[in-house]
Amino acid sequence: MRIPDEKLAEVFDRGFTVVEGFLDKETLAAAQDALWEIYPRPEAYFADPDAYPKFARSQFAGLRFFPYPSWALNRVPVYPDLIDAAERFLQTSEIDCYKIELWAKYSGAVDYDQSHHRDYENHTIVVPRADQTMPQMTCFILLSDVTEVDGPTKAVPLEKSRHIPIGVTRTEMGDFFEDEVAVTGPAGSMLIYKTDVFHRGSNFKAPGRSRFVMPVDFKPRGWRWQGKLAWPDRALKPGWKEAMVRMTPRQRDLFGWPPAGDPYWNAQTLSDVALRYPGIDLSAYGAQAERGATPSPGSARSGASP
Ligand SMILES: O=C(O)CCC(=O)C(=O)O
Repeated sequence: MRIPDEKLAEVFDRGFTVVEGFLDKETLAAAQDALWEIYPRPEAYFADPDAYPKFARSQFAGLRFFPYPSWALNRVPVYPDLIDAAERFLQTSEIDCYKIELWAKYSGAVDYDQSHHRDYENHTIVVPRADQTMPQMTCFILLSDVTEVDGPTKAVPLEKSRHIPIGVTRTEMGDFFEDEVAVTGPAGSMLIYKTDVFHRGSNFKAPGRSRFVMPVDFKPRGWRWQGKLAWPDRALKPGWKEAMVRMTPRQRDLFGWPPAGDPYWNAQTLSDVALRYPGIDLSAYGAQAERGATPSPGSARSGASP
């Protein structure tokens, strides 16, 4: 669904918003099915938790970075309504998708309680601006129903924390417990928040529960001190090639793919990118090359680094 302007305004005013029914049913169902290529189904996990010791190693053991084996998951972070929301929130179409994860949690695997923190600590090497200029847009897409007992994210409205300098990133466990709001909702809902918002992961309050979310983050292009993942480092992972082949030019652009009209494209790069990505439709990038664009200096170098 198209995210209403009021919801995006709420992210600026309150620091976060929850959009119910964001993903359409078909996209959600396909993504949920594809989760089981990566994670144990809850029935399998709870039948024998000791068979999955890795989930007990830390709160973060269930995190998996993009890409995923299945297009049904890889298409979620480039969902057109998400791109539209990021463009409107960041007030530019020049945006990067700078991090995509999946996160599975199973109750009892580990204690998932956290103290409140601001996420910018590992999303920028400096700090967000208090005037909210060029913020980052961070999201959690819920792929399972999240109720009060399912370890919901707990977020603190900005009005309760504005007095704390932005340079402070963490609070003592228990601070803000009175003010926090549990991010609950049916599968397909989405939390959007800013990186200066205090929030925390919380523990399950019932046995046999699980939570599956996809965190996806966007930033305006050009603020190089922001970011998290370098996409070329993920390009050898299963699912990457298929994802790039199936994406539209707009979707690829979010990962830093050279846009149509860029001087990068010439007959050589079109031919060799097609070799690297069998089946890809590069016609959108061809026009410039046919006009005889000159490659930028760096593109003449050969040899790949590991
Ligand atoms: O999992 C969650 O609900 C939030 C986790 C979190 O805020 C974090 O690890 O930074």
